[in-house]
Amino acid sequence: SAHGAATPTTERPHGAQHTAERFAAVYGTAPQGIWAAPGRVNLIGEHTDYNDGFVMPLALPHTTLAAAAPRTDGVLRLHSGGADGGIVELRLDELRPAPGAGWAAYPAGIVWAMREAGLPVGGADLHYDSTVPTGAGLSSSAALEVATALALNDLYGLGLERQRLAQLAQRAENAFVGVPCGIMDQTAAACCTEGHALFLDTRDLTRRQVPFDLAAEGLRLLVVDTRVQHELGDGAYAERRAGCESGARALGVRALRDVAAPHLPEALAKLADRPDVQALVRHIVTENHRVEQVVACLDAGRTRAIGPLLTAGHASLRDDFKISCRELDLAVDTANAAGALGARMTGGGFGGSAIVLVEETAARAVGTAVTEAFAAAGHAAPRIFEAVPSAGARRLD
Ligand code: GAF
Repeated sequence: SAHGAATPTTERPHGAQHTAERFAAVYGTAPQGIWAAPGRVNLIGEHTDYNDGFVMPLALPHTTLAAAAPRTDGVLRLHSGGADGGIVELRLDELRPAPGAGWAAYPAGIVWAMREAGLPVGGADLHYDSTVPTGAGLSSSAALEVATALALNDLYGLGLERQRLAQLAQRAENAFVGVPCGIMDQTAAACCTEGHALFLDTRDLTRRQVPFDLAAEGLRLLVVDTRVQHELGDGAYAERRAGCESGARALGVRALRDVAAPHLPEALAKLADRPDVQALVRHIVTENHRVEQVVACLDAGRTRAIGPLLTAGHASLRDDFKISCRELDLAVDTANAAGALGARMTGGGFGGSAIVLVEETAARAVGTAVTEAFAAAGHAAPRIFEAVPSAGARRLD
């Protein structure tokens, strides 16, 4: 492979056919269709989405497939090829927010959010297969949510737009599963397109597909899954979010998005007695600016120039937002020392994955250097693979 020490990962499940067969084996009938939604990495714009800011994710080839058929008796049945245990059976009229309830809470939350919004959605049988690594910061939850939302949208003829499906998925995760995430991951799963990164303004939800064809430029984007499991539900994410909101209140703005980069020094001066909040504000304001700079570079065809912006983003997440960890720092520092153009942690933080922008010709050496550094430090072997900008959610069969 182009990245040498990379561990091969299966990007695609055995396919729609396999998932249809599994559905039939579990439920005894054929599914009405198969839907897919991908995992993602975020190129730049971290923790900006709950500050009304900018993000720039791209979809991975790794996907969650949902085979589904409607039911007329008000029952929802859920089965996962990846989870232990059998069929989870729930009555629609008994669905209640269930924080900490495990994987089935994500699809159940989608049905709940749709019904809460007054949409005419009934029961269903669903079976899932997925190749999106879980706990790796690659948005396996959003893939599960959006595959479910798209399946129900089609089964019940709801006719909802992609962005609306993403919003229902975020509502499910916030209110039903109990994770205070922003809108980035669900929008990435719903709206990304092959060969592009998605530039999204999370305030007004305008979005633009920015061409991101690395192979054509002799570049690679590697994902380094550190194997340090990350969890959004453990409080640290909610703490950062609360800190940002408190900063916005202290500054008298609706959201930190409203502090433009040139006004950062004044804003920091106003927060002189709150160094913790100061650091959070500094990250958000500079990160929004970095997203705009990355978009400007890509629009100008200067892809290599985004490297230092990625690395600066990592330093900001490590030093100001304080959500990196030893393994992520080691991946980023080693990749850069071995000749990468830039690298950063991606996603919520506290583990999960880093991304590395690298010349195709250096990809092998950089991958090997990271793997060797992890071994030398006594860390579990990282999983390294290439992020090829892939399609968002779609119906397969
Ligand atoms: C997680 C959240 F789900 C996203 O909404 C976003 O805040 C991200 O962390 C950090 O950018 O993936």
